[in-house]
Amino acid sequence: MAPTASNTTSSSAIDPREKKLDVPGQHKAAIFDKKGGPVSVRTVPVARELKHGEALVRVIYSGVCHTDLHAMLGDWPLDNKLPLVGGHEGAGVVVALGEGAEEFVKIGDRVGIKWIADSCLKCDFCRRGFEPNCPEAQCSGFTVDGSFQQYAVSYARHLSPIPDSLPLDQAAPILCAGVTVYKALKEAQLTPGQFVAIPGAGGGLGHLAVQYAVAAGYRVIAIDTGNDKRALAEKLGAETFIDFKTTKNLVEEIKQASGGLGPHAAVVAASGAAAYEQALDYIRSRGTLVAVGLPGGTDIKANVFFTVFRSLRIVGSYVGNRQDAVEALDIAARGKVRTSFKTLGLSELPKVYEDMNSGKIAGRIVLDIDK
Ligand code: 8ID
Ligand code: ZN
Repeated sequence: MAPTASNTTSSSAIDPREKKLDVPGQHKAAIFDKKGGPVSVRTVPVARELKHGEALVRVIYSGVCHTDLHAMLGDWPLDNKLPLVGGHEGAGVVVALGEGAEEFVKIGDRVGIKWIADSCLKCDFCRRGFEPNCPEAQCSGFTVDGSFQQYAVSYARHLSPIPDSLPLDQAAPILCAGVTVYKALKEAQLTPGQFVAIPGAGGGLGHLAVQYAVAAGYRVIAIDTGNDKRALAEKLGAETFIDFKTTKNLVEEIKQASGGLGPHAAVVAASGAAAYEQALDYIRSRGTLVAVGLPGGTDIKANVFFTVFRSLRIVGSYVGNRQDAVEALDIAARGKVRTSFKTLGLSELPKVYEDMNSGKIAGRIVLDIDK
């Protein structure tokens, strides 16, 4: 597949399909039955019964996150539902409500299905705004079926309202990639003018991280590989791009690009283990490593002496809460951040996974769920 070009084709924010609120008996869903796949698109019945607090969402677009690929390959130390409909960057409209759901959304609302499908909202974590860490949390496209289907059942209280001015295709990748990097940059605790390194800068999360960082006034050192990802990161405002495959000395180049001392933080948005290897060497003393990318079976090797002596911080950052989603979408709706994406049909998901696995996708692929 040709690398993703920046997509600026959404002419109107409202898709005509958003106005069709009828629910058919059958619909299309991309399903895999066992670890490792394959995934296939099938025609299956639409859920008829909605339980308390559930809403039926007519999904029009969904981004494809590398997490969906990890889930299908089964390379994480967690079990998911099987058979599974993946997808957790869904954008669409509410078409039916279970009892109690009307407290949170109404029919016709434009909403997003994010990774955290539900959390209890009552525990210590939820009360403090750490909804992803709730022991009861459900995950879209992992513990419950997700957004790679035309009609998805989700939990009304965790659906994200999508601003009217933001087209659904633009909005979809914000629901995981955008929220995640927006929150990760908060965890980096930077101030305007400071340097942040972003390994994985040309990918789905990374290209949005570059933009949220630039919007916050940080100076971005983008790390990824290939001319398309270089062009994308530079266009989005990265001050420096370092190709991790061709550089002779990554640590030295990054230090030089940040005044000799190294960046104040690294937000690691790469899906491969190698991106973690040198991050603790190139961040400056008192710097923060924010772990975001989730390569399976990977350890961060931190030398105790230098962690203390250089006063380094290592922080894990896991998606974001409902408020982070509202804020990340608002920034996108105001045009400060734009998803760079290519639209393909749901039926092309197997090929998207292939291309994602071989690192060919710059920015995001957004699926038109009807195609
Ligand atoms: O909550 C979370 N922490 C969270 C949320 C969503 C996604 C974590 N993730 C995880 C995914 O599961 C995945 O492991 O973040 C990772 C990145 O997801 P993505 O952005 O959806 O993947 P992508 O579009 O394939 O981009 C990955 C980029 O990493 C680059 C690749 O070239 C690609 O552009 N990359 C790799 I692989 N190794 C690199 C390295 N050593 C690297 N870039 C720099 N240095
Ligand atoms: Zn994701």
